[in-house]
Amino acid sequence: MMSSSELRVPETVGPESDAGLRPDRAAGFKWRRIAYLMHVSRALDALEEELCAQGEIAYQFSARGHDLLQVMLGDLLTHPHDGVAAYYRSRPLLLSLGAPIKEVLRSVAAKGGGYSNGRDIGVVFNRPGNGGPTALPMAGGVGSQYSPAVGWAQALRYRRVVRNEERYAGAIAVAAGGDGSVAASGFWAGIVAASTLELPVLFVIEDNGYGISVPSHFQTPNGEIGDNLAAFSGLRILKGDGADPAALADILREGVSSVREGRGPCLLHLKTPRLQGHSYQDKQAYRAPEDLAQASRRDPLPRLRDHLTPGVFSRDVWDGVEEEAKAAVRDAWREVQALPAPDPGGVGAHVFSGPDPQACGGQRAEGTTPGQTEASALSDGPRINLADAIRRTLDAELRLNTRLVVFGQDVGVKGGVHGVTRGLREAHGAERVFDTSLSEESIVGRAIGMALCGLVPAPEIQFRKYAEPAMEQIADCGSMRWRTNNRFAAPMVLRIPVGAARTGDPWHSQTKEAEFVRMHGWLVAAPSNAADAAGLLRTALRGDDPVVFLEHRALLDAASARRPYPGDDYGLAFGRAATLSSGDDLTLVTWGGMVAPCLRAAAASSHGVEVIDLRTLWPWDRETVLASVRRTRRCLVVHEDSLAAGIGAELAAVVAEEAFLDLDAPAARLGMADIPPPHAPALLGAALPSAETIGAEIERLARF
Ligand SMILES: Cc1ncc(C[n+]2csc(CCOP(=O)(O)OP(=O)(O)O)c2C)c(N)n1
Repeated sequence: MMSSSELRVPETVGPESDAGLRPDRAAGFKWRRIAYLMHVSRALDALEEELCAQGEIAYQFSARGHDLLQVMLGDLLTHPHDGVAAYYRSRPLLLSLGAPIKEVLRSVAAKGGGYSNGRDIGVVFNRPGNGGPTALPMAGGVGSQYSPAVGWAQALRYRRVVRNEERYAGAIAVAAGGDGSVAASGFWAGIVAASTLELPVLFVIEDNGYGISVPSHFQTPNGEIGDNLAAFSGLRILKGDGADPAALADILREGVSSVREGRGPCLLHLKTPRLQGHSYQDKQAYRAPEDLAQASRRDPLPRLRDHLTPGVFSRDVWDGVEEEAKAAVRDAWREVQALPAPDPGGVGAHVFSGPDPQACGGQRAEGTTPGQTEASALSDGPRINLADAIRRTLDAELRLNTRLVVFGQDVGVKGGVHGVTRGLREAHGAERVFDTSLSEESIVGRAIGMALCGLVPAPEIQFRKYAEPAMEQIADCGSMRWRTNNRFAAPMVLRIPVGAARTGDPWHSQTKEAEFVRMHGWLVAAPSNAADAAGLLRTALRGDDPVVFLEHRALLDAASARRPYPGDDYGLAFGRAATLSSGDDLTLVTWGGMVAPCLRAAAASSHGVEVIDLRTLWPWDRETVLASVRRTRRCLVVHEDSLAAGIGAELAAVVAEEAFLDLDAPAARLGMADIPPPHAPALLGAALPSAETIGAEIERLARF
């Protein structure tokens, strides 16, 4: 958690004295502070270059050239609910938002504590708002910052309009990126969502002409993203010199106030010189000498000096500010050098939520506790199918929790392509159950921003295969708590239909659960019946971790999955398997769509087969599985996903490691052949495990 002293902006150069200046000079900016932070930023860059050369730190991404626009922008981000999603070259902006120099260096030097406790790359930051603007956790992926910023903006509007939280009025989201990032899918997803929904987002493109060595005309025609977006209705565009203090004063003020006043999103295309290589290691051999010379002529630091002296303060004051900044960086580095390295024993902490809530994100961070969900199931409820169970649970939780929002492609008016959200929009309104643009990156990325702003997002992806464009956001969401050392978390419930129904094909029938288990920080549910689905979904929606909720398409209306509705209070804990049949000869572990064929195979077998439905794949119930295997001495894992590196491989490995001496046969697996799901029923039948092939494998293992 941050101490209150960390929240104060460093006012080391005395009170403001801009009164009486020419308006273009004063222009509402805290010029002394800007000058100070420019010098701090330059001193940090210089120090890092030394440290890189000595091999004391691994990375440096110089902000020289980008620094002025960032410290001036930060000066205008004063609303306590402003949210800033930036990138690895954004340190001056972070300093301007109040990040202490010592904390910055601590992160760079990979010391214990600080932004990430030595876990992330050291040049990306995060900063919980605590009464000031929030810096959303940055990530390494170029373009990944835009959708979370748009989600933050959407949540700002939601909190004000739906929850009547007036304190969110006037707050904005800022997304900053380089000219390379405008080619990324996240950028386009962000521009489309912000423009179509008229959201308060300020896009700041810091165009230094290169993405590492690739010139900006490879990223957008002529390198002119502002011109190319001119036809976008609903998006205001301002262009200018990102190294000229006077021009910046006008453009930044205009852009920020236009978004704050509710005039929709605005994009600033600011040309900046890149005064160093992309990173310390990059010696820029690809740039012509004249290009380099021209860049250094555009250096914003001397231009700021000429802009401010002698009109705002004397040259002596300017020089004094520079010395003060250099001394502050030197002192901070001396302190940071003495700090200990992170404790290796703690490297596994904060993958999932624990007793200490995160400072920012999810409902718990604001002091609310997720509801208890341990009530027992009602057995006299109406018998419903799995789709109804999900719909009823969403409906009940939407009634209970006004922070919950349900969205995705066709989720609103149509009620979902699988019909699962049918009627929810009519019941809860278009602000709470809504459609999105056709971008999975945007669906999950926006959910991250919403969760960080305190909402409980429950996005839907139409089919498992179509989660692939969202994988970058899914991975960043999962690692967030860990890499920010429990400062931030973005709990959400990501509903994804999986599996083959009547037919298969490579796009609509994948299960691919193992990918989510390997995405650190996600819980994974794979219910096989309506009661389990209701209980797991409720626990997920009241929890504090991101959850992938896998809904098997063939089970949505299957007779085998129908159960009495367990009631509006019923919750099921993750990591507790259900033993569906008992037996002494073999343990059959399965979940989701394979439960029914496994039960059929067990019933038809002459051997005593204990069928265990895992219900959740992360965590999975090791105790129940191992206790059963130690008794039956045989284990077969059956899943619909393909075999290689699947969850069956993980389970079989654990059984082999933990229960080797108890086994009378090798731990075995059955799954889809290592091919995509085929379309023709004859081919699908041959590729998937069936009651017959499962029965044959039971027989083989029993006789082993
Ligand atoms: C998705 C992704 N692809 C590739 C990279 C490797 N990479 C890091 S920075 C960078 C160039 C980005 O250039 P730009 O957006 O113009 O920002 P600048 O570094 O110039 O400020 C690349 C390709 C990455 N981080 N993320």
